[in-house]
Amino acid sequence: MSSNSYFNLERVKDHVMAINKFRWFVGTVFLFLLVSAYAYADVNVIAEGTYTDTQLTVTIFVDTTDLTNGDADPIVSYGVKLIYSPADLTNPTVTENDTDWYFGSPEAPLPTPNTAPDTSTDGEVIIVGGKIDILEPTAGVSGPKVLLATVVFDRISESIPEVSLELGKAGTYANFVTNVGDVLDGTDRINFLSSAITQECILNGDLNGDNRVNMSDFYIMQANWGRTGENIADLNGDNRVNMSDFYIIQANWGKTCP
Ligand SMILES: [Ca+2]
Ligand SMILES: [Ca+2]
Repeated sequence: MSSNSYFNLERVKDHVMAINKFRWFVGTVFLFLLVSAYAYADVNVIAEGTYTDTQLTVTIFVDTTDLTNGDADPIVSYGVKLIYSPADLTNPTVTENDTDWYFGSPEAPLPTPNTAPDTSTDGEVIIVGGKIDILEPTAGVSGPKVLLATVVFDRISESIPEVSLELGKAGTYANFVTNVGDVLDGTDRINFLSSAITQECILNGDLNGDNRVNMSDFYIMQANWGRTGENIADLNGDNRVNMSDFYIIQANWGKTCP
């Protein structure tokens, strides 16, 4: 698929740079002075995942708090590729964060058909997006752990799932651009941190949600004993609270989640 079928991020960059020509110039000089003094990363991209027996859910964030130039440059466009093993994971379902990243205005976002997630290649999920608010075109997005997207996979192996991150379309066009026209691709100002994947702890029988199965949960079951219909203590979902549910509590008795 050609890059032209995506939202044209070069146009975003040109747009922002035209508006901010003077600021861009000043910012570049300022940045150059800082670069000579510090080695740093401005933007960290992070993937965090939890898996169950059947699924892996990955949330991808951008974190712009590690800025050392004293000016939290908002991001107006991004592109990230999430890499996975097709032998372990399949059927990625992507939900992008349209609340923070949009074009137009919050009240009337414009259609952005070319920023749809690309899952056409096995082993890759590419998300591309940005924020251009027509009322405030250089505002961009900044802050700690700003959500980019959530990706849910089906697990098809017993291997502990792994994912990694890189640029969405490296080398084709600018994927991370700040509101002052800095293109972060291929520079030390963007840092794809290793992903953190953990097993989701599910405790069937933890009725009060304190991450342990004990007498407190038993008392809740006792109080609901014999009831029919939807019930918190109906652990097997057959619309009655009886011995079948008690056996589930018994099987998990004393277990805890971290
Ligand atoms: Ca409990
Ligand atoms: Ca039941």
